[in-house]
Amino acid sequence: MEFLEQLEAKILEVNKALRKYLEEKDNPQATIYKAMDYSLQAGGKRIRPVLMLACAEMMGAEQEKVMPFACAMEMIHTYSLIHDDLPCMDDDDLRRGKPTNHKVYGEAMAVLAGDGLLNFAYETILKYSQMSPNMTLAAMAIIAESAGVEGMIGGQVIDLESEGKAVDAITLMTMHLHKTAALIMASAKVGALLGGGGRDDLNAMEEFARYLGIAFQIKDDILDVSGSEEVLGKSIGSDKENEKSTFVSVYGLEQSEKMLTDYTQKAIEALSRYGTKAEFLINLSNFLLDRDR
Ligand code: GRG
Repeated sequence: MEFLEQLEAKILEVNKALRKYLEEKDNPQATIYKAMDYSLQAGGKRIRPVLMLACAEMMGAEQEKVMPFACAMEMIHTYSLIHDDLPCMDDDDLRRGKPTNHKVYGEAMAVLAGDGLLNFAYETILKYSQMSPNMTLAAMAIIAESAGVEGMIGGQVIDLESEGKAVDAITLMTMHLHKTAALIMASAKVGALLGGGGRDDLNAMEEFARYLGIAFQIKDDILDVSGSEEVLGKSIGSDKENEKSTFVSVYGLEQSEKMLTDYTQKAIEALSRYGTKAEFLINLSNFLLDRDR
């Protein structure tokens, strides 16, 4: 199968599993299920779950056993987007090509939908994991740390406190290692863990995803100045409007393009020990480098 077909097949499986885990309910709190489902099914790229599935597959795991963890990661990512779009954060009207959650369900329900998805992520793992209790706990610990104050939330704090200031290169990197790369690194590491990888594999996958995560953010910053709102499905120019420091504002567009290529190359080099088994991950890295959304 060609890479794009493989990618599409993985995304389809993720979407199918998300539907299975988060069913509509006809109960007094039905609205929260609708609000959670609205953002979850709005059409994200599913990069984090795909990455987890691919890393596990490279280690020899069955996709099905990894699915609850992969979907949990997508739920956590989606919660972060819902909260990030709120008026008290980035105040965005468009996400994944649709009006943001609070524009449809109101601010209070959007806060609850984000909270609901975060909780539901761990509920999904606890309910559907077919892994041993030890393995399940170890994976949950990696996911929880990556999403918490030592990971994504920590990065968001640095981001909030940097608004309106010209940050230095170290702060910019620290912010994105937490805010963006943490979930991407955890996806790869959990994939390796569930796939039965050893300590060396976990370290290699973490290194690969650290470079990939930073490359992903550099591309996100580039697209915010040169992408198309229609294709991206979210507002462009919002970083400038919110007075945010980005790779483009700190390094300029040309240097950012070079850094994007260099970080992608470093990510691919970190896979060298896996030879042809890493083909999908290499293709995924290049696909993310060239993406337009
Ligand atoms: C509010 C707790 C909290 C955290 C917010 C992740 C985040 C931190 C904010 C989202 C905004 C943003 C630009 C984050 C950087 C990471 C990033 C590039 C997210 C977008 O991820 P994609 O491109 O989105 O994978 P889709 O919609 O394709 O899933």
